[in-house]
Amino acid sequence: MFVSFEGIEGAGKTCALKVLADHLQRQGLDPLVTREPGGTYLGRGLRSILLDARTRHLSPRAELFLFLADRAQHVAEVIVPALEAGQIVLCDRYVDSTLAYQGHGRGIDVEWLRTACLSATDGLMPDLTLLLDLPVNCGLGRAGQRNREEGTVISEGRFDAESIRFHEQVRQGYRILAEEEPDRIAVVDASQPLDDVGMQCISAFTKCQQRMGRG
Ligand code: T5A
Repeated sequence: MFVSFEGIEGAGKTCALKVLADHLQRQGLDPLVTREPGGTYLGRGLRSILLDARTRHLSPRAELFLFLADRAQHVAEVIVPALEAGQIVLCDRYVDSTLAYQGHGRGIDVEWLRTACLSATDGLMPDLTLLLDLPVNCGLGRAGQRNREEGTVISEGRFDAESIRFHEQVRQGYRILAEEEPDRIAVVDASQPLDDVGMQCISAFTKCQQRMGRG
């Protein structure tokens, strides 16, 4: 199974992913945990360019193609080999990030983006996407505090510094994507305490497993 985690800045994707990974490990499974951008050696280089607040004047299309290059390499080098080996793959961000941020956020045509993403991934889409939804001010507050604590305000802060309007468009974009694909995208109320968010993720995962006949 291929599961992606999506949401605005500070939604709690990384924390929720860890809760699900721990749950699977307790069941004796060995999920592969990975992320975009930055799931490969190439991707880590691209990540440092894409997220650094000092990266200025990056055109929306240049930004897009860097994310797609990261994804193409990630799919070929990490995700497909793990799926072929029978592992569950848990991925922090994937195609829906591009549709929400570069599409709904930056204004690039979403249908054109879908085609570009399918080309980069050779058609690979997640079986389940967990969309962690919460108000923008709540997410940005959490992300800001985490970045200050970890000293990553500059090195990882380029998107956090975007306008509130941009983040609202991204959140709205994600909600549209979830309405369009309710079978794949499960919306999780990420404003709740982490234990509750984790339970919602485990429940959606279990339902998907049962639907796929693997429960
Ligand atoms: N991007 C990415 C694109 O524009 N296009 C693309 O195609 C792709 C792939 C990636 C950036 O790139 C953009 C989107 C992003 O802007 P990133 O740093 O990888 O940036 O983003 P993430 O690592 O996903 O980090 P986020 O900032 O979005 O945070 P998370 O992972 O959603 O949140 P997390 O788990 O780190 O939690 C944040 C803080 O909140 C606390 C945690 O302890 C932490 O301090 N927290 C909670 N607090 C209270 N209640 C809860 N339920 C909590 N859950 C977490």
